[in-house]
Amino acid sequence: EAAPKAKSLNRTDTLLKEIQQGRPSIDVERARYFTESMRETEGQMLILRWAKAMYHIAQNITVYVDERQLIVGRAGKPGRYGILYPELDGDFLDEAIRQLPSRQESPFSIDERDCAVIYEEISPYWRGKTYHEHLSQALPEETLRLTYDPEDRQTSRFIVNETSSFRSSIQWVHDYEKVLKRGFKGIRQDAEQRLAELDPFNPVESMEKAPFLQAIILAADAIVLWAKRHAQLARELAEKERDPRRKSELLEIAERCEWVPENPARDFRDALQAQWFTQLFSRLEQKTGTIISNGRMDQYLFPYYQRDIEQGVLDDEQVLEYLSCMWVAMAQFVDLYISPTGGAFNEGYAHWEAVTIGGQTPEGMDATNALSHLFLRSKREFPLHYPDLAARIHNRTPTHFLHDIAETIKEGTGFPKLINDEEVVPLLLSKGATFSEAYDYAVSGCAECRMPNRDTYTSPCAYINFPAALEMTLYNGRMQRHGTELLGLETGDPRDFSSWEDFWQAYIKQHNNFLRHAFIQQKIIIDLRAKHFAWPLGSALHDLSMAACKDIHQPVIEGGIDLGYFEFMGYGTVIDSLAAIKKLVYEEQRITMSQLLEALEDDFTHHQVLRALLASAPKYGNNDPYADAIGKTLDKVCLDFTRKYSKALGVHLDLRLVPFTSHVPFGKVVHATPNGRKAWMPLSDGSSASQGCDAKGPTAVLLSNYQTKNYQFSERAARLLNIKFTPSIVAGEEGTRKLCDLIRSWCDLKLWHVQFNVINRETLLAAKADPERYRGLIVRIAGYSAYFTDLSPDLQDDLIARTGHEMF
Ligand code: 8X3
Repeated sequence: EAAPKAKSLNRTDTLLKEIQQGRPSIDVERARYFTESMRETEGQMLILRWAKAMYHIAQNITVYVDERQLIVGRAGKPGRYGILYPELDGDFLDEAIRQLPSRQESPFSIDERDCAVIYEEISPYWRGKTYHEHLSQALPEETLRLTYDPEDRQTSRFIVNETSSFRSSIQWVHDYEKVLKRGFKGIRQDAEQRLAELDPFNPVESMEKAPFLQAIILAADAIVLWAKRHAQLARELAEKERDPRRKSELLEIAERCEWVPENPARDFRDALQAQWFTQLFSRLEQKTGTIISNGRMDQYLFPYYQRDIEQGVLDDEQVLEYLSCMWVAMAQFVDLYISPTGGAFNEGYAHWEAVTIGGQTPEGMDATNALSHLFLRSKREFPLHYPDLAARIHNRTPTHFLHDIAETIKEGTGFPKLINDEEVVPLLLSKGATFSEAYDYAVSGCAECRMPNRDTYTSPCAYINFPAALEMTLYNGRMQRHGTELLGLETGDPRDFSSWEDFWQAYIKQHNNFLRHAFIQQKIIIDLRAKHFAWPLGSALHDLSMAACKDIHQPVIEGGIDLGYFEFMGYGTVIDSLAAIKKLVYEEQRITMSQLLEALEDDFTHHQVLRALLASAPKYGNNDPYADAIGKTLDKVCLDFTRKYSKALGVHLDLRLVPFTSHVPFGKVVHATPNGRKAWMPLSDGSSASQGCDAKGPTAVLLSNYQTKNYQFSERAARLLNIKFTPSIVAGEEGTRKLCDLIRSWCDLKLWHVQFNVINRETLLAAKADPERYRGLIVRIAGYSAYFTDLSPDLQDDLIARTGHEMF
């Protein structure tokens, strides 16, 4: 029997329509006020300049109280909007403004007057000052060639791709509980007390700690001022409001915004409002990778929920209504990428403000509660692809929770994604966390984890196109796309190799050369980051930053665990290609290297028989020991490298397989590959099998994933795994039970992440052909879900090409 729909649908349906129909617009106010202030404060300490800029924004930016909304706060115009961070990548601005309205991936509209503000006020100030310009200038020639077109230093080559210039830190989770319990008044008082205790004769305390603490005080004042401006606006609107019901709602909004986030939250709704203000103000302050996440909402909100329920002032229907209001506010803020590379990474207006549910308490007990179930219900009933919902699973996850999760997954929107405590917790421990910190991690971004008061390192990292390394092995350090330009190492003509071992050694040289340049990039990024970014609010909420009086962007925060990563792009593509070469060229000698190269150069056009032979070689994703052994060795090559060299960087740079949508643009630079993939087609995504190559069902997919991991290494991080089902295979109670069993197996195998698309190929084809009819179709992509019709045709095809499992 269908559960009753939440009454929030009535309230938020208008807002929802705006999200589904309208193209997002760019709002320039944040960039304008930020720039105005930065112009005035040149020469001062960066964190203080940033806090002053935030105060200036808080004073001047337009505030909104949307019609019908109960949870208020937006950082831009009505409808979906994106904001600009010119300090990061402002050198792309002029060109982007011309291109964004017609860009294929995630287009944005922009107002004429706002264009003028950009051209006349914002861009000129940042010319020569942006992080991206300084980074591209600092890259050594050899590294630059793998990163950007050296001619313009802007066009990504998608080979060893840096991502730090379209997000100043990786995804992040704040300690929201601190705001709810203490309010910014409490946080400000701490800073004031610390400031009063500093020794003025100590130069470090005077010159570093004092400005840091002044910045914290200013940031706290800024967010409170901004919240109070909402209160004032709500009161003004209430005065004019004729509908008595809305009038009283507006007065209540005013009263709450007057109280939080300055003071501790008094009840559930205060807690939501304080959280959203904190999150949104952070978004104004900083462009984190794929946005600030929501943290463990079912945990930190639970005391407020429980108390309100016990006192009879709240019921579940009201909770669902408040949550819907918050989701709409969240979804309207779109993570805008102005560089073409950023846009290609995050198709479908993607952002990942993961809401974590389930998992374990800091004491290691199961943490599931009534709110965990309510979040699932909200996801089932409210038809929106934000926020990203993530459930933590462990080996004692209660059956009732797992059942509820499986039922939600079966709705077909791809939620929740699952993260495995049995893999994550031991890894966090091995990296230096305490048990309580590790048990209390929050999911963040696509598939990552944060310990809000413990990990500190935040620079985004390199995405490495290893199928390009394979191509360079085939063409002696060159790529078809770049003609005779030498990009990699000259490892020789493979036609002269006499054995598989020769080929493998040549590949490994190209592979390690890519890693070398990724680590060089990272060294430069770490050094540059602290000179370009500061984050007073983020630092105010972090215990270690506050203890050290250091901005969170500084390379070293005492006591922190600095979690970074590098990304293996095209894992399945490389495994399958190497397996085909090993088996067909060297072991069985069914084709010669010359024949293979001829077919590849011809993109298989006149070599369909050979292509079919290549397709018959062992493939990753089928529990095939031949392919999986190659995958495991590749994994280990990366882990050995980082074990040896990440220490020199003073950080953890762990191996990750989480591409968002970038396997599409990365594929566009790689010519035909020996797994039978045609030129310029997408690479395999994350740790999933190559498109359509997993023929033995989802259990075989899980087993291949398991067999290719090196569990003895702590240098590993998230592996993203997409599995697609046809709806009939998971239908009914029997289907739910099978899905639960599969999740338990995934948990036992200690795999990091899994997410499911439950959809028919026919539905996707129909939606591609007739987008208007399928405007509301939500699909899971790579760590997140989006409207199918918001995606580029290439990405739509990629989703269609993934195997839809029809068996378990
Ligand atoms: C993926 C985003 O910031 O970790 O979740 O690269 S980031």
